[in-house]
Amino acid sequence: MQFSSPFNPASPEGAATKSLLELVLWLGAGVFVIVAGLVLIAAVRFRARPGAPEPPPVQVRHQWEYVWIAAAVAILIAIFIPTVAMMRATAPPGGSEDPSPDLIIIGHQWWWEIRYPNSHVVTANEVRIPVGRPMIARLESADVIHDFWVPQLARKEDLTPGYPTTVVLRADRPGTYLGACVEFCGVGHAWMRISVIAEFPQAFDAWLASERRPPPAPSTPDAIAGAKLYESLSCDHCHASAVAVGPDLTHIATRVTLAGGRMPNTPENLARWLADPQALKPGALMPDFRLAPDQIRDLVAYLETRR
Ligand code: HEC
Ligand SMILES: [Cu+2]
Repeated sequence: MQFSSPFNPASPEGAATKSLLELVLWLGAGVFVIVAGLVLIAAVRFRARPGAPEPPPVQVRHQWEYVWIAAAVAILIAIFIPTVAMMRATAPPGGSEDPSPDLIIIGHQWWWEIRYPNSHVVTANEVRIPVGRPMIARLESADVIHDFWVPQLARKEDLTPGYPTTVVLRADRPGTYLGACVEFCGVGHAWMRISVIAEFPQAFDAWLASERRPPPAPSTPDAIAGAKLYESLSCDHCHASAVAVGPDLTHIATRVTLAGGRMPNTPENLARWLADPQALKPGALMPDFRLAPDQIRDLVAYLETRR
């Protein structure tokens, strides 16, 4: 996976956060150079020399204190005003409680539930959006505080249980934009990645339409056996979208990654996951079913039909 740099924005919202980030970095660099420089000068110029007498006490000159205070206030103002401007530039048009968002993104320990309420599509960990269209996304948490950050596209936002907020998600060019949960939320936090996949509107519409259709019925013997096993092991007690203890698996085969970006979605990795989820993602809230190899083979065959 490639690095997703906040210095390479791909939307107006990303560009606004980039300018503010650069301003704060430059101001911070300036303060650092002045302070570290003065410390160095003082340490070298006034160092103890052999045979030198005790230095005389230093008289504080109060005029200088006014200068320090004025400089600190000036820096704060220089950050505060652009911060307010950036918050306005990236604010969702319908305010922070838009009643009809295009997307609902819900943080779970340790994966992201993604809903398209207008088309009743539910998926996980990968948000697909059409290029150029601002998507209003409501952010919620199912358990603890998480934080949504996709540096190239949108401002960073906490997901606080009980307090939904809204961000604008938009990408001006197609691509995959990586992000992550950036608020420590427990053992699985490091593998709570999210990616935004921006596609041309036609491809996006085709994807949305195919997600709305039920997957084809399994036809090979392995897949049919896998479907029975899926039923009898009650996987949907956690995975059905109405429960959402785990990610919706209706179209699992169309996803690029598994388990919050932990690994690419391949049949081999699906098998590894089913064999021992905890080994791949310590703390993951999916039980180890202690499945036999042929059961795993059948379940993988079945999950691969779900596209
Ligand atoms: C007790 C609840 C629970 C049960 C029962 C359960 N799972 Fe899961 N499953 C989870 C959770 C939670 C995750 C997300 C783990 C993570 O990424 O942190 C998950 C993740 C997965 C994933 C990866 C999905 C993705 O999009 O990343 C697959 C595949 C999966 N489970 C298959 C199954 C199968 C097959 C069964 C039945 C044999 C099953 N699960 C039973 C809770 C459950
Ligand atoms: Cu987190």
